[in-house]
Amino acid sequence: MSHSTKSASDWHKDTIAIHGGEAPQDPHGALVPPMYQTSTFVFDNAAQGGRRFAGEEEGYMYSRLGNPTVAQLEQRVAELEGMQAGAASATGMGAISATMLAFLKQGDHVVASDAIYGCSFALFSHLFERFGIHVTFVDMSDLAATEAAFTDKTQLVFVETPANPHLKLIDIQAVANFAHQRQARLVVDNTFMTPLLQRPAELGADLIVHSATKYLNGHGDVVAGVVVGNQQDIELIKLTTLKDMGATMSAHDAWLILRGLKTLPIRMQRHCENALQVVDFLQSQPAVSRLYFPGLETHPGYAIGQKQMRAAGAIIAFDMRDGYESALQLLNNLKMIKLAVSLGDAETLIQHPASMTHSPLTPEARATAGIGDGLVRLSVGLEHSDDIIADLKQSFATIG
Ligand code: 4LM
Repeated sequence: MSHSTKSASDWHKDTIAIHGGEAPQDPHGALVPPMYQTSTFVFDNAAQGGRRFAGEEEGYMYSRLGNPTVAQLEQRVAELEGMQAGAASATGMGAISATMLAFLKQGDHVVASDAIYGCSFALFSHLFERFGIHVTFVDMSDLAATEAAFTDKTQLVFVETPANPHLKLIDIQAVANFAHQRQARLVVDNTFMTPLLQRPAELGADLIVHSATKYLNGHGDVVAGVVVGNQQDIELIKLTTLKDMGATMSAHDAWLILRGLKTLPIRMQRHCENALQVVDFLQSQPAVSRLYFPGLETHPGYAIGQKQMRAAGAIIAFDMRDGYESALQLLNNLKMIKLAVSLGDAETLIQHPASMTHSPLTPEARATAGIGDGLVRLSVGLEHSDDIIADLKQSFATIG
């Protein structure tokens, strides 16, 4: 299922983003790898087909089981994250569900951060419970509470840092230590940071998941996911949950993400520079009562961020002093900035977590996680920062 690749161990991440997972020279000398837009692969003879299905011979069989374009993407993301192997999926939630369910059975227990993307919360709290998998959601910025949440049935720990939507930071290394003392695996959702800004593998993560819909692709034209880890764990995911539940990635989406990844390093740099300008502006707004951004020294997780993040990223959240109505007014009066969920695109996007991305949480769970009705989330794009700020400014001016 895999193909031979150049070794990328000595390359900088900027180079891996462009060359990682590269196949040997294309027979026609194509610079850009062809897209293997095919559902199935033709065998030389029946015996060969049998050997491939038996795992006795390398080679492709059927695109749900593996595809050369998808394999190249999997390898590139694995190399970027400093992991051995990757498995690509139809969506970020496809990656999270395939990863978690590959290691869980009825009666098992999961420790998860109480601040995570709304659909991850829905998956863990509603669906897992139906299958007898119990999840304890805990404020992982409280390490004592996190340690106390483990039981002798804990198999997996799930961390999202910075957390969606208000960027709570969790000490990955500390949580990895708790998990490993109890032979549990640590899964880190690195969507907000990308491998350029945070390397969970170096901090003890066993598996790293991404919504590739976001920065990895970066152009708002794909929904996709990927998980990376060691060879054995990734094989297990590929051969069980991903193969049999079937949320695999199409060659077309993989091809688009391979293209998007080439500019990930320079995009992240610009996203981060823009975000700093926007944060400066938001700090001066009386209508904003609280700003959540890990680059601010006032952020409760600032010290953790300094330790494990290379930059603060480009997602900003803020509470509107006058709550819900003024938040909606701000969103409705923007002209250039798009009112949409998702993040990590070239376009600056703004949304209202309580009624949109985090609506799957119960009101109680939202209250516990500190997601108020006046909270707004901004994904700072790649436009000129002056134009982003000008649009915000004119919309703030409409609020009485
Ligand atoms: C959003 N997020 O927040 P797919 N992990 C994280 C995420 O933010 C998301 C996913 C996984 C948003 C989507 C509407 C940290 C998604 C799930 O949407 O399944 O690719 O990723 O705006």
